[in-house]
Amino acid sequence: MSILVAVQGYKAETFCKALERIMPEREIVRHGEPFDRRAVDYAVAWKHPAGALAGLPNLSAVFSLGAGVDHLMTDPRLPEVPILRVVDPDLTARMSEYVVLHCLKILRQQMRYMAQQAERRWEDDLDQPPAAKVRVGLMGLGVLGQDAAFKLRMMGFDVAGWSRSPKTVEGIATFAGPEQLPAFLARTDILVVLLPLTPDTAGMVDGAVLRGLARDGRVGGPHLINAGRGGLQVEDDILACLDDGTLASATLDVFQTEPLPEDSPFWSHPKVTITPHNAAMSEADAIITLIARQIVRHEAGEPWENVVDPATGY
Ligand code: NDP
Ligand code: OXD
Repeated sequence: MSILVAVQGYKAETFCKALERIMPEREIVRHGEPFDRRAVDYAVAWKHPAGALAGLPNLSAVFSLGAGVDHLMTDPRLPEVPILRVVDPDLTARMSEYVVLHCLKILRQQMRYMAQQAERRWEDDLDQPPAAKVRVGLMGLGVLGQDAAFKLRMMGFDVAGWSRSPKTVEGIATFAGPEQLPAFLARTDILVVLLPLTPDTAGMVDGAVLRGLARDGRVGGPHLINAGRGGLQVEDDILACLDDGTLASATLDVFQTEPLPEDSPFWSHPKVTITPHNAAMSEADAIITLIARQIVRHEAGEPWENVVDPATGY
């Protein structure tokens, strides 16, 4: 009975230590080292090398170390067992902090004031609209989108959300499906992307979407915040839209290539805020505690929670 850790480039040893501490009764084995493949009943994965989870005859489930599972779903040799993702109040709260922080940054024009400070300039003639006059649109109204919507509402923003299937969420306007996307975009000053990366959503945040955003808002043009996945965005289109004034700013936590290459034009673009894919970093202990709880429940005969639908890929 062992747990295989197949993790690349993401604090692999920290997660192994947390597994050993929280589940001392289980043997923890690491991809890349010799281990008995027949003894593995669970795998914990993040950006594993394709095929690393194949050939495990007694595998019961694969746990993603994140909320997103795109890193798993692209593996052509992914075993046909339940894939379980992270749904954790700590992670959710951190993502909402990120979204609220950057929406407030836009509302209160913090980038302008930082530029003024650098030039020792005292100017207070900027329009300061109330939050209620600023329309935030969340692309993705799942666990993270709905929590962010609730917290943005608490700050007073005028919030809407867009999802694949129709939803009713108290206090926010909801839109669903490709047919309602134009109406959703047309009432959005700040577009917040919290979609999963799937074959349907790849490249969705392109020039056409950005040009569809509202042009009559009070925050100097439309703004983009992407904390979903880099594969959702067409980066050349974002740069073109920043340069021709279609977009007033972009706040990006995720990129097509991570780490962001040193020569990327995003680094020095005056309208861009970059964070290193850490909008919502949960502590290893919190994630491993969730995994341990799932295993105990499963072994007591209860159903898995937060199971990914292989048909939709999220
Ligand atoms: P959920 O699965 O709970 O929600 C996904 C949402 O996206 C749902 O509302 C879903 O619609 C919607 N959606 C999916 N496909 C489409 C589509 N084709 N068209 C329209 N809407 C669509 O995911 P979470 O909220 O938990 O997480 C979202 C993503 O955030 C993760 O997949 C991950 O990529 C990213 N993430 C990023 C982090 C970071 O640090 N930057 C940290 C954690 C997550 P419906 O409701 O109809 O199913
Ligand atoms: C996640 C992430 O998916 O951190 O949880 O990106």
